[in-house]
Amino acid sequence: MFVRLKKRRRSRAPANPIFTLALAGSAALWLCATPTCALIRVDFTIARIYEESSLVTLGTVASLDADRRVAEVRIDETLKGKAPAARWRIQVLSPESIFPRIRVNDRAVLCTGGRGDPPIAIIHLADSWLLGQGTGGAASAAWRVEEPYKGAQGFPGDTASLARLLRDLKRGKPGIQNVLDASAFGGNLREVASLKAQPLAATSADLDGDGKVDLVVATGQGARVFLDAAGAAADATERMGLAGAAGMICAAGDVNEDGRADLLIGTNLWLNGPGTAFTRSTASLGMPQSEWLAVALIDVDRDRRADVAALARDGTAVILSNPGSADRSWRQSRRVLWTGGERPLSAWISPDWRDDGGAYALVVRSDGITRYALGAEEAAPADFARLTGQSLAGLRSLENGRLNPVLTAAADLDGNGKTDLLLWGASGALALLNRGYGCFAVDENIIVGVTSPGGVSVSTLLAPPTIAVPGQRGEKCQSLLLLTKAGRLYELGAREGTP
Ligand SMILES: [Ca+2]
Ligand SMILES: [Ca+2]
Ligand SMILES: [Ca+2]
Repeated sequence: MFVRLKKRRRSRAPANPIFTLALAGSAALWLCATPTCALIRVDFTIARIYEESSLVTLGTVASLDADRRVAEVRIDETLKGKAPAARWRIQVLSPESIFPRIRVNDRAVLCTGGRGDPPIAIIHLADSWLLGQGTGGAASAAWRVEEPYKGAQGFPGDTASLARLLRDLKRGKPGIQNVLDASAFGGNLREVASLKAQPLAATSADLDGDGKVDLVVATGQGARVFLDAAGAAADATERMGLAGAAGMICAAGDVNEDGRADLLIGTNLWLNGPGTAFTRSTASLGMPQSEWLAVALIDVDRDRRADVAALARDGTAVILSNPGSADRSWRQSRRVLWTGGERPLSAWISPDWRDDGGAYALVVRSDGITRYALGAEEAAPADFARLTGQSLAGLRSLENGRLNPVLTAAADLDGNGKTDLLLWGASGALALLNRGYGCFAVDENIIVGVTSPGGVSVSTLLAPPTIAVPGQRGEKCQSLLLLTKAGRLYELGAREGTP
């Protein structure tokens, strides 16, 4: 049954347009590529593949036949239609790099239009889009793959995330975001205050529960807290009980599950008590000293309690697991996310970088952006193409073909509830707008038209090491709070006339 066809047969009468397009090799379009247009639209969507398929199945690789390059896939779930058998047999002849990457227990997705001669299947296996041709007639359970399918811009992510996306589409959820509009972000760079504090690190959160974002700044002379950062930016360090807090790093998160944002400052946890006075936790963190690239209070071990995650420049992640009790110590574990390679420029830790509830870091280097899982047994590193469906080459915001941001920031810039990544350099800005399911749209127009006080160039005002943390803009969107080396605080947020 599985033999290479000498002459590739093409479908004579495919059942529907999507599978016609599949054969024509034209699967995804991005509209609106003009330099000033803010709207990004994915025209050829996963929802359309789902709608136009007569059979959609999720499965797991049960066994592999290396000689014949056949993966046998057990069908775990049929989202649509009726499968002709309990298993698919998928022979992957080409691209040749795919079959060696398939592992037993890998997830597999197969969608088919059913009819056509031969029938066509759109397959996602080994984190790759593939085009299969049925080898057993209309009710084929066997497929031969001889070419990739160009589905990466509709969905560039991995097979496990695609399976979750299709399951959500079946449940009537909106699924991955196909239209992105960050045009409300930008506008005027507004000076808020001079904080008279030289920052080493900063974080933002609503510390006093008034709904306004507050700012914590780590300085060489101790930590400083400014309430309502974008408004009055009043120093409340003593009043908040943080006069004794000091360290070169800081992060905010609710570690004792009382709904109030607590702080990691240096190697100590500060708990946000009733009356909004912080007290130093007696918990023994055992936080090692290192040159940290990023720190966060985030659940890494999936017990729903915020842990300490710290990522060092050498690629070591240190996780301190929250024991959920003040009198027990935090258990330390380490993972090596990478060794060697290009020096990382910056990194941001968030659960938003993928769709499985895990903690992930996006690491920026001059040769690209990579996502790493902080937790054990989670997804493999994802490069720029996996994240966005396109290559880094050709982006306008590169300098001599490399990323060279003056500052990087992680915030929800378009107000869709998911954290985005912004890289801002002398050649312009590159935003990775979060579409969900671990996928991002590339936007290079996001700061077009940004103005600054006195007409001073933005890159001069924000010369490194300016620190950027999320502020607040309206109900949903976030602004950026920008803190310069000299302690001047700016806010970049809403354009004139936008909510
Ligand atoms: Ca506040
Ligand atoms: Ca708390
Ligand atoms: Ca945890």
